[in-house]
Amino acid sequence: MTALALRSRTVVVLTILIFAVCGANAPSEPRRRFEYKLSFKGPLLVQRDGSIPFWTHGGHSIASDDSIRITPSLKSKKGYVWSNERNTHPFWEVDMVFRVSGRGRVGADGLALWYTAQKGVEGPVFGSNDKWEGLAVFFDSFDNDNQHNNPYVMVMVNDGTQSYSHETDGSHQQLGGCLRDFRNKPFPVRVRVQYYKKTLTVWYHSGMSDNVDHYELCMRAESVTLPAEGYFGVSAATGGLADDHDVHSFLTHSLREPDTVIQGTGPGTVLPEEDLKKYEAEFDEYGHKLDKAREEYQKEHPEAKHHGEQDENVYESQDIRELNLIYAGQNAIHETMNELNKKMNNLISRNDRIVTQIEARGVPVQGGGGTGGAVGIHEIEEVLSYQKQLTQSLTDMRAVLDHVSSRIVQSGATGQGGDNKLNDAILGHVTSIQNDLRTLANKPGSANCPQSSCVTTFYLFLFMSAQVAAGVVYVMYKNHKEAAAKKFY
Ligand SMILES: [Ca+2]
Ligand SMILES: [Ca+2]
Repeated sequence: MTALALRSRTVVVLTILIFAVCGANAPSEPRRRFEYKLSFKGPLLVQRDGSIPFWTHGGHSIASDDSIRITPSLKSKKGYVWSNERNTHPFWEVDMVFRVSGRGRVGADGLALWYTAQKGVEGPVFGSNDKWEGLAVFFDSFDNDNQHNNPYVMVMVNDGTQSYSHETDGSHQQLGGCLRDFRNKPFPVRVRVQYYKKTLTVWYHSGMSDNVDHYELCMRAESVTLPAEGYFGVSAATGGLADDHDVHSFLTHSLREPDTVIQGTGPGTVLPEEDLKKYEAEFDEYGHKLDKAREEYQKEHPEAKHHGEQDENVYESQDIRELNLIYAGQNAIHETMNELNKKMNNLISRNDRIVTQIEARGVPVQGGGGTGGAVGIHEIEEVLSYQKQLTQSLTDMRAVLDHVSSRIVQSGATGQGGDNKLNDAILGHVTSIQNDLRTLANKPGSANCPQSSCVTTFYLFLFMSAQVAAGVVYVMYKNHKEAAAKKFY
């Protein structure tokens, strides 16, 4: 095994460790164990010879470092990838992350996720053979029966005798499904298929956000019988119309009932504790070997990382992906700006309240300099409280701005070439607020104030400083935003 081969599996082992840490379940939930030999995930998905550890791909599929392109967006292509090992776990769960993207308003044909008794071979059903035995989850892009109900997520279980009806999009053969448009989403689409105690459940993630918890139920069916042992696979096909069908990851977990240990060696049994420990020790050893091999490889090939980055750039250079990236980036900036806007409004309204309060007290002082100018302790406390809230708001705003700045910097914005007119306008506005406040502070009532009200003047200046700081931060933010906007268009 080459160092690179080991390197490409490091991610799998890391994933095992992550899932081992995060895999604690509530007592009623099934226990989950990551099955690395039934999974793949980027980055470093392929080995140097182009193969995928524990999986075999073929047809027109192309494996890259971070995903498998099951078919490219060219006419009449078929591709597939199948697990080398047979799954022997009675209950399992699969998480697949994928993208179906194409320039056309309509795409074709679609993608299929398989769990079948035998490995599929290239064929007419979304790139794989007909009359399969087991489960298929179809992501059917093209509306063959013209019922205006595609793209559609369709689940079908076949006993090996049925022939899939392309003409009707299998509408009479489905076990269940949901009408979802999975093409051209800003983020990868996700599907989770769980088979547990004869209940088959499919959850769907629309790819409209990168929040991995945004799954919704697509279908659930009980009393479903799937092959006790079988192979996982993914296939896809294009027709007269064509989409890229890319699978980013395929993660399999075996499931078992909590606190149940069944002795035995046949299908449906769970490993005894002793074997589990041995298995885990084997994982650890394997992980250490991989880490060592990776370090050695990086020492020997310092240019390797650079090479990987180049590949990624080439991969991301396609128009649709760039657009998706821009869309995602702008969404994030938009959200942050909304938040910022709310905070600024909040700040301004507080400012107005303080000014109104000061003015209300200033008038009687001007009139006679009598007792009307004195400020009560509770009023001072109130102003102090406002000041504290103001400071908190500014801190929050700074955090938001930092976030925005870092995002913009990440996007490659240089921050040069801000809008000078806008900056001048903002500075002018800040100066005007400062002058107003200074005028208020210098009113005769303030000069003659008793000791207690001078505290208010002190905080007034503090507030003014805060205003200036806010103005400066806002100008910086504007500069970055303008630069980012120029970058995008
Ligand atoms: Ca179809
Ligand atoms: Ca249809």
